Amino acid sequence: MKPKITIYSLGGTIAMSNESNQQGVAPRLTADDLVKAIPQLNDHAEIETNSFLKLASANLTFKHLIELAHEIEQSIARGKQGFVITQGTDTIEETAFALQLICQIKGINQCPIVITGAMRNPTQVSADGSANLLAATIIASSQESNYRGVLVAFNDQIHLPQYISKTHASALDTFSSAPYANCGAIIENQVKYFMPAHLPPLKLDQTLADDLTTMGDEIDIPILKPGIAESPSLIEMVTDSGAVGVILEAAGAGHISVPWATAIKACAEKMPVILASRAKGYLPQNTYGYEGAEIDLLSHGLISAGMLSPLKARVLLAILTSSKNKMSLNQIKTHFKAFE
Ligand code: DAS
Repeated sequence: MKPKITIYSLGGTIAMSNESNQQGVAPRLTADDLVKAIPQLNDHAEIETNSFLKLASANLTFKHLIELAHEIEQSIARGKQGFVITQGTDTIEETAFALQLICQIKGINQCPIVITGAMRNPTQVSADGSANLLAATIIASSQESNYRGVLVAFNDQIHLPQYISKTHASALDTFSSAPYANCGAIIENQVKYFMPAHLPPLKLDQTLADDLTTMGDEIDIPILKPGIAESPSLIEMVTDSGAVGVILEAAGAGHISVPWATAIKACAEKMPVILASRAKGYLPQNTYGYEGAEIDLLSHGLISAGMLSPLKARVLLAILTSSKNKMSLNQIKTHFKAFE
């Protein structure tokens, strides 16, 4: 008996085509169009399709992802055993992590949810969408993928949402989990995992589930990335802007200039400020002791992003601050500690 898999298409390059009177491609293809191009899918699963959205991925919102998670929850109740989501690659590193957190809150991590896309659209020679969609379907059809939460399948590699990032604007091998590791691969149409299931160790209580439904189309958590000699005026603007929180994309091990340090500490008195880095890797907490370095900033109320990139720290903070009964700074800090 082949597993019952639902393929949700959200748009993106994988589903783009051009029209004679228009320059360039845009999302137009349906989930059925994508599936029709790959008869081999039926060797692995009983496929149901759902053309959920037709958007470029920069337009995806938390609200879309929450609605999609609800759809998946309903499909699980109807006996579906695995899910594939096709979307644009530009924001996969954010949407995959957001969907992982949403599914953990809703308690739906038993079935595989595999996200994929394409770097070359269907009008180009050697478009990679069909190979990625076949790989994602094989992964979603394997029992070894159960209880692994959301996975990203690309270029025959399998990535975890908390580690993956898009590293190149156009290369086929754009996705990387460095300096961590991808969790598996597809080899000769077989799934090979290199590590046991590894869900983010979060205790996101179910009460957040109701709050998620109140998340609107937009959130107000800017990422501030200062270059050398940048004026701190931007922080002062954000502090008085009514933002929910701030992600500071600092240099190196979490370092900023003295003027920025003064302004960001004042901001941290009014809202959660997460200290992240524009560099890869874990953020140290007790190495540099000068003004504007991590010991100074963390001792003035900033919260370490740990191993999370600025974009992923923003996703986590958006979900934690969606609760109507405002989470305390300590509660937010506790959730970020899960990623240290
Ligand atoms: N960059 C295109 C893609 O990779 C557009 C998008 O992300 O939607 O799909």
